[in-house]
Amino acid sequence: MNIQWYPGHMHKAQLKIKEALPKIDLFIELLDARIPFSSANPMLADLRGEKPCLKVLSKSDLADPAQTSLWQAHLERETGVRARPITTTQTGTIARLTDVIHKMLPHRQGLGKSIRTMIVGVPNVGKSTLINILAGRKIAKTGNEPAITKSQQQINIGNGIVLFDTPGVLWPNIKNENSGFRLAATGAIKDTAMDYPDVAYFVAGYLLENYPRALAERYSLDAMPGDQVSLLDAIGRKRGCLKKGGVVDYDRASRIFINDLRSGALGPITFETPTMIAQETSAGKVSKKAREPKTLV
Ligand SMILES: Nc1nc2c(ncn2[C@@H]2O[C@H](COP(=O)(O)OP(=O)(O)O)[C@@H](O)[C@H]2O)c(=O)[nH]1
Ligand SMILES: [Mg+2]
Repeated sequence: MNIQWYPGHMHKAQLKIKEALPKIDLFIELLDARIPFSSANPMLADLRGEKPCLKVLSKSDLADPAQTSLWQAHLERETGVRARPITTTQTGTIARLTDVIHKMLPHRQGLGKSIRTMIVGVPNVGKSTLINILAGRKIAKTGNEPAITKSQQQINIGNGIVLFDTPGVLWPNIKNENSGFRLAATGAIKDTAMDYPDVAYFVAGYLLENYPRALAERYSLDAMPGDQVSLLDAIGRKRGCLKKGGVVDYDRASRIFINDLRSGALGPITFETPTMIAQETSAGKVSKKAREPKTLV
């Protein structure tokens, strides 16, 4: 999977954050709870330096709760980092973020100063949704609407917290070969840039191993298919994706499968675990070197 992020865009995103840095006390980094590694920007740790960071695991309604807890503990091993899952289906998870922010910077409150925060994250991770909920009104556009260009405003969200009204849009962890597939499976990548059967094949292998029950239930499978192609074959037959001569249309079957995954129809699923990432890293599938804007794929 090849994900396109243009050097110019990466450079601009970096500059925007560097420029705002003196006015930021704390970063709120949004990570997709289903792919907390692949949806993380590899350069943010360097950019934020010593500034504390609240890592928010977004869309946790779509992720496996047991894995979300493991990720939370894993992320909090880093100095200056707290992690919390949120979901729009339980707005209390979002309201409680302000308490965590205060606990992370108790001295500012003591000084009577507000805490200045900026939300950063990859496209589609839920930045605009979170800004609007925290602000209590529609400030940022959600979904795929293009952003309106305007100067950065700081808005008071109450409780002594101030938030930049436009988020930092960063690129994901594209150096890991598997991350591209996971980003595509969760809908973080524009459809025009992805090949459905390739992504479906990748995810089918993972689900057969890790979530066989979810597959059996969703597609009423009596016996578990032995491999990826047999699974897509079974999905295609169950959903009537047949070409002339009764041959399965794999492209259509793959689209149905991916759309089911993205909408949560297969139940809550996490696509990567801290252990998997550690293994992939030691197997050399993940580059430890942060990506420079010049070396784009
Ligand atoms: N299931 C689910 N979807 C969410 C949640 N938060 C945001 N979304 C959806 O994710 C999509 C992208 O959200 P948006 O805020 O526009 O992301 P942005 O590109 O980071 O600003 C929208 O369709 C939202 O409705 C959540 O907690 N659960
Ligand atoms: Mg947005």
